[in-house]
Amino acid sequence: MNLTNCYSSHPNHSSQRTDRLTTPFPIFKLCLTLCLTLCLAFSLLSGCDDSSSESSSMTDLSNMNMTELNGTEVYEFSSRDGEDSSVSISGQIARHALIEGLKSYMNSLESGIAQQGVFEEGELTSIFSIFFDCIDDVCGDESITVSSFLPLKQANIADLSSGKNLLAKLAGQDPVGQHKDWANEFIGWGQDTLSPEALIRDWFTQVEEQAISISNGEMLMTPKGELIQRPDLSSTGLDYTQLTQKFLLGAVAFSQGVDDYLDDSEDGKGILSDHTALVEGKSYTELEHSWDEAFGYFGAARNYLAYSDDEVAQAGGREDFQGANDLNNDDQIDLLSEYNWGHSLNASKRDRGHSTDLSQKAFAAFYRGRLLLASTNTALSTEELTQLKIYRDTAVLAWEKAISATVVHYINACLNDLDSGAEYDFATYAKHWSEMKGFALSFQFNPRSPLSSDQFSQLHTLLGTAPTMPDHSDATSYRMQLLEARSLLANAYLFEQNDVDTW
Ligand SMILES: [Ca+2]
Ligand SMILES: [Ca+2]
Ligand SMILES: [Ca+2]
Repeated sequence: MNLTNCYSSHPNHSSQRTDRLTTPFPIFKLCLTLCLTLCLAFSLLSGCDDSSSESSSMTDLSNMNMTELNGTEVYEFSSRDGEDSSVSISGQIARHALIEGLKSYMNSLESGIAQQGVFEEGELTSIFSIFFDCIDDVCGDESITVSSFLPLKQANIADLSSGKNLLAKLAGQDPVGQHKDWANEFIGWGQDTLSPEALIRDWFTQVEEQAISISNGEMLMTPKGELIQRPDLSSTGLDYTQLTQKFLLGAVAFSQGVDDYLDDSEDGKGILSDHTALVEGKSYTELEHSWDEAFGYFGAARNYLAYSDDEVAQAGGREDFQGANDLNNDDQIDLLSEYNWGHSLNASKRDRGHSTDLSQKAFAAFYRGRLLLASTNTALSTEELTQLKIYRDTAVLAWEKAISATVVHYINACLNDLDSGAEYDFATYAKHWSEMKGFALSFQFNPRSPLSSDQFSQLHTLLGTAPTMPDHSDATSYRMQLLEARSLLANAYLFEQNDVDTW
């Protein structure tokens, strides 16, 4: 039984597929050589990666490094042992694709149920499980559900990576190294203590129960008395598809990036991983790979700096830079290197028309950190590790600020919905609210979050666990709560008022 194949769309380019290049982007090696030469020259002149301590403040150093980049930098680095690329992020991109696949499937449920119905307990949750648990690699045959202006190099999940799933990388699943015990310390979803896994599975169950009810002709109603045909839309205004997708971007991608791969809380893990030798049979050191895995979860294309914000957001600019770019000119888009996923896309969306440049800040810090690793041939010195931590802090802060700006964006959308009064559109408001809430749950996963625990808790008290409807008697006070939540974020992340008002 595979309802997925009935319900989801199939942008299938398998007939066009070719084997993966074994030595991709030879031009990058030229670039790397050039960049390393320039860096070496620069370091001799100014001590960019040496021990001098004249500018130890994060702001000064990150600003200095920003000015060195010219937009042509590509996140591609050869192995210290030879010519092969040492950047491998297939597992991270596979999880981005699984999150997108799950979202597409949940989105398609309304039409699927109209055609076939869902009548048995376990029928839907077992399909969600294909993406979420992917036991025995059953997700490998699932189609890639994103698309681009050129054919994609990969047609299904197995073309990206094998043996990957979402659950194993969800907050609370790593045996060591997570900065909280997520079974007991996860907050933001009401009084009951749920783990992130339990919360996701609860949402899956809610959707299934509603799907069975709809199939049996028992539909719920919105507060306005409209019948709800969608199994992923609750009568209280929860859009489970949006909640699930946005929460997974936080609880898998952001959590793994910032609490695991870029953290320094455990000897031998994250940025304290081994850098003395290549991992056996691989072209990278553990430290290089850890850094790259975090970059993969940020989701940017390798030549992200070459895009304008409009181009990443597919809202203008050059025709061949629209969310993706055929960097190696093989007339197809390689999802592992030529496509902007999730967080990197949202960073550019927020930058568009605003004072921030979170997209460049994040990428530049990832790039500079990786360049440092590529230019060292043994364990990092104390000074090098200090420098790497500065790049780490810069990347993580820009990444989190992009998420926070996105929460502000959806708070503003909810404020507009509330202002519509009785004319509001229920599904639209539910979608905006659920995107806001799903992303807002992310901040707790960063051990370096600018939000204190108290502020995080306060934020979620203000947002609540369901939207207050615009024609409800509490709408005015809920509107005040959203404004207070927005101010809390603006103050914690040092956003400019004009950005906050217009995101
Ligand atoms: Ca950690
Ligand atoms: Ca290509
Ligand atoms: Ca930007």
